[in-house]
Amino acid sequence: MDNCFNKDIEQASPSYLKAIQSARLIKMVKNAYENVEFYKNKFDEIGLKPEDIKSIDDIVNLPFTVKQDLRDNYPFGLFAVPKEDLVRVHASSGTTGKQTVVGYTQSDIEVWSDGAARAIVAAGGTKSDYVQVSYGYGLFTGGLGLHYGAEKLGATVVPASSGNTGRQIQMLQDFDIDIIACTPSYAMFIGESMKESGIDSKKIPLRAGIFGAEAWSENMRKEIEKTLNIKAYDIYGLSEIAGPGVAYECSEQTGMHVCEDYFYPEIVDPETLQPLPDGTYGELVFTCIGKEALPLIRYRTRDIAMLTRKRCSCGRTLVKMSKPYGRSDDMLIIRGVNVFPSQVEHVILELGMQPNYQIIVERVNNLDTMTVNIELTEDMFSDSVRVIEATEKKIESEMQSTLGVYAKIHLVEPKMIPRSEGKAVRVIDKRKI
Ligand code: DLL
Repeated sequence: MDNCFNKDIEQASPSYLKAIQSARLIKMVKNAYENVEFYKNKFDEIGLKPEDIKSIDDIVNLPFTVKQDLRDNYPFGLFAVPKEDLVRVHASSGTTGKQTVVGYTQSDIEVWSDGAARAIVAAGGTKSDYVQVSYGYGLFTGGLGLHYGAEKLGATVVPASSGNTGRQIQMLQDFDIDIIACTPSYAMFIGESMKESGIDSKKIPLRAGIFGAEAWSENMRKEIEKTLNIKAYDIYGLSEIAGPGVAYECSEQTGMHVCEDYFYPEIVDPETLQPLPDGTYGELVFTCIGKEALPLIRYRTRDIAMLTRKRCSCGRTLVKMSKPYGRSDDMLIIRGVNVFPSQVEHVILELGMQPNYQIIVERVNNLDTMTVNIELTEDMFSDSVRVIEATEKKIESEMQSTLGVYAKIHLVEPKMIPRSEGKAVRVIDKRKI
């Protein structure tokens, strides 16, 4: 049996958990109705009163929320607390380049940190450990999420952030790091770089990694475990709900326990929106029953996963979600950064070019790379090679600032991009994960 950070909850009986969930749902629905105009209107439209929600079973009667609702109410319109009660704001990019803004009260930060601390303990972490946080810090929730989780546990944080791989490796060696947290692709890259530098992973104390923010396969897990000589654990989360730590893997490594006392999960059919039974793949939906600032109700993640309540050998009773195997929309995740083809299109059109483009995503040396092939317009075609190269650089810089991730731009001759009579094939994803 594993250790738990919050044993009372993580090993709670189903009836105890249900009582907590019911009480929290009732409270949050009241909060949302009274303090968020958007929800008041939605409830009124369908004739639902907060008092109609009497237990967690009534959640199926509540309306859904989607990402567009956050955009429509940009930046703070869905918040249930006055602006001055927020202690933190994070954001993630969206289709039009407009960010999705999320906010946290002090209590929300505690909730989120509790989830992240549970994840670290489930990965075998203790307060004596050194945790190198190599997720990006900033508006992205990865860095600060794991940072606060590790501090809450009482472990020692090394806030490395991402990048500068040589220094990351130096710290792993010199600081005797026990646990590293980063995207799985970055973990692979660190492993490869260590190998190239002739560093034997068996000679450093590192014993576990907490990897998430993007999809990764069991094969990738095996590869990482072998290269870095560690145990590799999955962690799931999304900014709208909290950040990393919404769900996390334990020693069994067969799916992630969901912090269902804070984030109530459901699986629905993405077409009909009808709830699906455990063991069936469908769209993952969360209700934030433990948060104050952004009490999202039945938020559609677009991630496709399934839930299982089978007994887990780690002793935790919290429901488990499978690795999300895909998304019901077209979002690409490049090195942990969300990229929408429509953002790429937006930049191309802004620069006065035609939307004849194709995005090629590959995994080179275990890192995601993105190339955007864009057709030259006929009048640009006569430009000199120097002018064309300068244009590519200009678009690259524009893309980088809009997408938050580097994309190689390749200007191709007119009519080189295949046309389609049906849906255009905008993305060629060659990653085998
Ligand atoms: O990626 C939060 C996070 C940071 C999770 C660090 C884990 C570790 P967003 O940038 O809002 O938040 O992206 C959320 O990333 O809807 C999934 O599609 C994807 N995702 C997150 N974790 C996993 C995972 C963070 N373990 C979106 N496996 C989510 C597969 C994941 N996909």
